[in-house]
Amino acid sequence: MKIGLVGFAGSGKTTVFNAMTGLDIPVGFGGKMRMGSVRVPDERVDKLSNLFEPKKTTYAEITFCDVPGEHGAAKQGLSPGALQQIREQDALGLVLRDFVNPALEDDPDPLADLEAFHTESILADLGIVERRLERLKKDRSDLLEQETFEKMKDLLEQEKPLRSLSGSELNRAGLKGYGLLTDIPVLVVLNCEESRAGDPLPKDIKNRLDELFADGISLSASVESEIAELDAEDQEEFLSDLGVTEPALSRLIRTSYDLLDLISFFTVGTDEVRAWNILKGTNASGASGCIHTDLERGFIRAEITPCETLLELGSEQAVKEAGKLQVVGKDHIVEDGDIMHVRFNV
Ligand SMILES: Nc1nc2c(ncn2[C@@H]2O[C@H](COP(=O)(O)OP(=O)(O)OP(=O)(O)O)[C@@H](O)[C@H]2O)c(=O)[nH]1
Ligand SMILES: [Mg+2]
Repeated sequence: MKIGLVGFAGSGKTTVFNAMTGLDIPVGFGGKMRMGSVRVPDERVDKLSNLFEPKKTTYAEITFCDVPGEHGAAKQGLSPGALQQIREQDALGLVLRDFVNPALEDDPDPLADLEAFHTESILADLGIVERRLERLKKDRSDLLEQETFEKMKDLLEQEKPLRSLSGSELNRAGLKGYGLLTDIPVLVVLNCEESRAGDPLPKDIKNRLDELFADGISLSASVESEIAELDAEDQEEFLSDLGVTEPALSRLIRTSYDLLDLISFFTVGTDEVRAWNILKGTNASGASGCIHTDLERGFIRAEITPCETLLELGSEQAVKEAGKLQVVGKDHIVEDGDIMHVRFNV
């Protein structure tokens, strides 16, 4: 599962990527695509770690890709190469420039950039859908698939993204291989001038994002990279001076996590407190498999406690005594925030 930081040249993708990953990729040059894993901040893990005082605390991680913009190409075009890299992502963080970049001639116009990205994605998808439709009509083989593609074509011709169709309106099984851009979930990252670092997303952008079934946050990549370099104590002071409680990057990471449809469950003990990520709707045996394949193979049952319950009652013993420990079989769906112990036998 990976999230691509995408957008036009010089919008601040690499600056955001560096601040998140702690890497130090040169900015301002384009360059090649990079990947880095990022820790998903989670207060619940902090609290569980305080409770168990384990030797090790491990947060969930997600992967971000820094997808370079096109340099020297026609103004703000996405090259076929860039489109291909974007298609491979499971979700997109679309970075829009809202600061004066001395290396670029134009003044920032994030709304126009959003529109340009949207239009290019629509056109790219329309190309794919029309080609496929031609083939399907010629073969007259799969009428159901033809219907699906007709529906997509209609929508794209109205310049609406495919992600606006719900699961019941669009059968997505079998569409994965087509690399349809407007079906990928999008989170816009409005990269503002430092002086507007704490401002909310402007109304016009927010409204347009609603129409596009996309989410959005605003931040200043340069402020965020300064914050990322401070130690915890200085960070707190810096943030309270700005009047905010957490770095915008943390919000960006968590929102991206939601966008991927991921949830966290926890394993706890004096050795390690750890968060694991699974897709929403994963059952107990599937979740145990992400800890270790042996656990899935030899799964007998799982003991589950919502972490709020454990934090409220103060110990696993107290949870048991209160009769709040759930013992579940392998088909039980794991919820976000569940603490799980797996009983297994191999
Ligand atoms: N003032 C200001 N400058 C920024 C901000 N974010 C990035 N920059 C500058 O803008 C330039 C481009 O930033 P990058 O992070 O390299 O942009 P990019 O989107 O990765 O660009 P490409 O990879 O070339 O597409 C660099 O000189 C950054 O220092 C910001 O929030 N404020
Ligand atoms: Mg870059």
